[in-house]
Amino acid sequence: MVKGVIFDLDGVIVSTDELHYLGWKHMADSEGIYFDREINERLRGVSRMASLDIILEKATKTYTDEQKVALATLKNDYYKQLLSTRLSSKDILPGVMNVLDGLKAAGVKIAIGSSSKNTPTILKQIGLDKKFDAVSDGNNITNSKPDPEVFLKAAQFIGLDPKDCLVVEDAEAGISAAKAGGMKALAVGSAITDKRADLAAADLSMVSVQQMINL
Ligand code: B16
Ligand code: MG
Repeated sequence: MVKGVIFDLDGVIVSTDELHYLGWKHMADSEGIYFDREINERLRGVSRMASLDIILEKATKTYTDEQKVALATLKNDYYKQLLSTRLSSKDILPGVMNVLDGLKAAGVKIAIGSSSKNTPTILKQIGLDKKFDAVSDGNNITNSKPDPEVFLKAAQFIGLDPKDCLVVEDAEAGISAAKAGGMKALAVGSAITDKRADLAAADLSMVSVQQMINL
């Protein structure tokens, strides 16, 4: 029986994929580095600096750590500008509000477990900054997914044993993290074919609160 549900943010609660893509494309174009949507898919759930390393596989020169920080900052500044002008509650993904309200009504704790350091900004921008019992994100961890740290911290914040928690994820790295942390996993979106998940659905409108609790 599930007592707490930990939601990944990007790709589960809200769709920021296109804005991440535009941010990285802006950086890559400024450096003349080839970047496309297929490469962008590999960045799902991966931390900012690890994402940059994936993009730099196509670079023709090597970059110092200092230059890498500058490139990541260039992307993030552009991305933050896009978040503030383009993101709203309209970008909340299908089924999310029903599931959050249903879990709350059933007495199940809800938390965020995201790799993103922009989590507080994103939650505020979509009007969900007061909705969760706890938020664990890129600002309170040292090891990114597939390491389970972000989810273990979320479980700790809501006072639950990891085995009583269900993680909802759209990334392979996130499903790995949930399993490494001893939690159950519901795969949605891009992770739907991941065989390690305990349950899979196209999006949260295709799953009932009871199905989640009974896992
Ligand atoms: P930031 P999630 C992840 O969020 C995104 O899926 C991934 O594409 C991004 O690189 C990562 O956050 C870091 O984001 O640059 O905002 O710190 O899916 O774990 O909620
Ligand atoms: Mg995600």
